[in-house]
Amino acid sequence: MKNLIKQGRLPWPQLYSEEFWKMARKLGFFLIVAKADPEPLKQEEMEHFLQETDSILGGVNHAIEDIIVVTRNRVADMKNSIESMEDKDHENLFLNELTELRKKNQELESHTKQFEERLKKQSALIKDLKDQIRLDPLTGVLNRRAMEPDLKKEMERAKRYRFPLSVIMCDIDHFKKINDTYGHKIGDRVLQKLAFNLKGSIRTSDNIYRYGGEEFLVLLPHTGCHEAAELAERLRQMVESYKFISPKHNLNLSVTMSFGVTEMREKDESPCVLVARSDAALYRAKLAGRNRVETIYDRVPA
Ligand code: GH3
Ligand code: MG
Ligand code: MG
Repeated sequence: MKNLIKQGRLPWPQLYSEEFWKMARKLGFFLIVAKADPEPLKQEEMEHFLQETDSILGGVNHAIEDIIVVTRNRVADMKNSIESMEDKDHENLFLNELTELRKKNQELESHTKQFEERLKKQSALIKDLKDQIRLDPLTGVLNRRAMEPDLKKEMERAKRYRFPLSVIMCDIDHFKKINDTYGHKIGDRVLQKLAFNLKGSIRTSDNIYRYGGEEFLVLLPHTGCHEAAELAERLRQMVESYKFISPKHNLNLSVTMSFGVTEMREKDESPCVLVARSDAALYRAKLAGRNRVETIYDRVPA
């Protein structure tokens, strides 16, 4: 935080801003406080920082675990030595020192434990932040930033283990009209509910990402395009039959969606190629009249 204040950059997420200003005033960075409009920390930088912190914490955790093992062994050794001295009924010359040493060791062990607990809590907090960065704030589903690495990883797995993988690109039909007729706020609510419904209609092993404004991508590992097209058709029917009702806003509306489905090919080298093909299939669905599923595939149906 101190480094960010020195650079005059707001932390991310914004919930840390309050602490930023408080600390800036306390530390006497009045020029920064007077500027009052510092450039916020970029999300990419934050992500990079979190990754670095995560690996550092991982290293520290290992070091602490090693220290704990060493400390435990020392304490055990010490106990054995004291017991053997007592057994042999020596003059107990060093007994006081040994007892003191044992006490110190116990204190050290307890401090190490507390430290480890704190590290665990901080690691959990960082993991939480990393998860948040992957989410779209409006709809709560994964965002495009999360899609790119996930898709790359799943495509690599599918190639290596030779299982099929499909994607569905879907887009709300004439969504602009919803905004124009009912306002942007209602448009947002429709998007939220729709994303929720779509997410609830796929398996937990599948993922849905908000690709753009009113466009979503469903990633389906272990799924061939015929199965994917069947799922897209079920999603299409679900969307079509769902009624957005709000008596408060005198609202009773429904929307439709168009779907483009495709399956990964042997020669698909990057997620971009696959996504572009699902987009092309979606475009066909739009051209063919919307509220429908179009598939682009190579494999002959079984
Ligand atoms: P089409 O059937 O061809 O897809 O028509 P469309 O009107 O859905 O497509 P178009 O690309 O013309 O307009 C997309 C609209 O989606 C316009 C934009 O304002 C709206 N939109 C995009 N993101 C959001 C959002 O987060 N909230 C709201 N309320 N509207 C959004
Ligand atoms: Mg649209
Ligand atoms: Mg669109």
